Amino acid sequence: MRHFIKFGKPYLHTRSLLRGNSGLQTCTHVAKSTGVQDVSKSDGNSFIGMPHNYVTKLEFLEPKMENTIPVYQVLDSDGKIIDETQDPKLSDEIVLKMYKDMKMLNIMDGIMYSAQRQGRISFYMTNYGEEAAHIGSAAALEMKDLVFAQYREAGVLMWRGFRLDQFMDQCYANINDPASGKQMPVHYGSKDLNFVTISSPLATQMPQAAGAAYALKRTNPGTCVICYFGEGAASEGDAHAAFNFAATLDAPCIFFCRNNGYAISTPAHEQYRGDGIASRGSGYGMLTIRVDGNDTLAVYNATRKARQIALEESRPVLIEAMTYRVGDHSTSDDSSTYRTAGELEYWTKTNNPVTRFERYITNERNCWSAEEDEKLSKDCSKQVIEAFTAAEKRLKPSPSLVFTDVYDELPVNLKKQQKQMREHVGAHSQHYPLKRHEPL
Ligand SMILES: Cc1ncc(C[n+]2csc(CCOP(=O)(O)OP(=O)(O)O)c2C)c(N)n1
Ligand SMILES: [Mg+2]
Repeated sequence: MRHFIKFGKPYLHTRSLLRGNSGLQTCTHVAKSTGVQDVSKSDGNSFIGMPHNYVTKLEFLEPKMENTIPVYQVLDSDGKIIDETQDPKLSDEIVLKMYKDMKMLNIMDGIMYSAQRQGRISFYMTNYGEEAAHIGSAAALEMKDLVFAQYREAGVLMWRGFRLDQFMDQCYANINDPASGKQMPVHYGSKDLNFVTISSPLATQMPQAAGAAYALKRTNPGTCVICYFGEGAASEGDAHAAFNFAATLDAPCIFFCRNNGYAISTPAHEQYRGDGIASRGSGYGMLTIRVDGNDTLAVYNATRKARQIALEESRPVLIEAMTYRVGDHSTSDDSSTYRTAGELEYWTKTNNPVTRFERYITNERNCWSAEEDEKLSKDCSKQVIEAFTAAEKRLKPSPSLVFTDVYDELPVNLKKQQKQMREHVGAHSQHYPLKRHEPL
């Protein structure tokens, strides 16, 4: 583990790669890397503008797995700052909001998970174990920055001010759900909070994020995009398209990979052969950092710096946050069939991002206490249960709305289907729970 904020600079000298360099030249990043044209001019070897060096030794490049990309840390497991120069010097108000949001996220997850188990909502995904990755990164951004998320980033939305009733209304698909029940639970979105609605097919958000960052560069300088994705989603072809478009178009996009060790039941070591997701950054010519994703302050520093680089130099940055998915993949999964209780215990008890941050605010900053913590847990539960009860009582949207909001104007074929649905449901109303819905 390393605790200096260093971004891996794309290494453009092929000879050095052949000498066994991991492909990343680590540097305390200050300015944009040397442009390809300059490199080619300096040594006189170029291939259509790209640096190009000839050698006479037959040697294949072997990925050096013993020399992996380091993991940036600020806090140790007791919540102490390891190197004082890395202290982001956040106010008490900010660190307390960070902690309270993590706690609220945990409590909301617990209650919503149980609600699904009781058959009150159809589906849920918990965020346990990844609280630092969500809150640390969200706190480092500006509200005007645009968020493209995967589905396990509820903490980012919570930090931005998405209210409990909004979370619950979406999960219950009631009349207050902006998508009128057309999305699965946890597929949140908020225009007001610059959080683009989540899509189920993996990596959908990635090329969209690259394109949006390019558009913002042209129309809204000073605003960047953050794109969250899992290490599993990084295996999708769309991830490649996104990285390459963002890099070649110099788009201010922060690619934030939550490497939580699993893509449903597939562990990370079966998902790729190289040095994780960070090692790919160099191949696309992106500045890259690997960070301890369970260390809130390390994630904060890395994202803050990435934002600065993305905007000042107009280029994408890749962050790989090493964390752990403590919960099942979703309520449709049972992770006890593919991982051990011991593994889970380590990540819940020994390397828990919330406990670590609690130690930081309690022991290091003295701005929090065990009594306040107990009271906070009770307050959070009360608030979640109130929002949950209210959301459950609200009516569901009219079934007719299943046809709306895709096209600006309802096309003829959908109008016809809507009419048929009304006639059918009207004729067989005894088979449908119409009392729970707004009128047809
Ligand atoms: C294109 C596509 N393929 C497969 C799936 C099914 N699926 C949903 S989540 C998931 C795993 C994703 O893992 P990761 O990106 O690491 O995210 P995590 O769940 O760990 O947060 C898969 C395979 C999907 N939703 N979309
Ligand atoms: Mg994953």
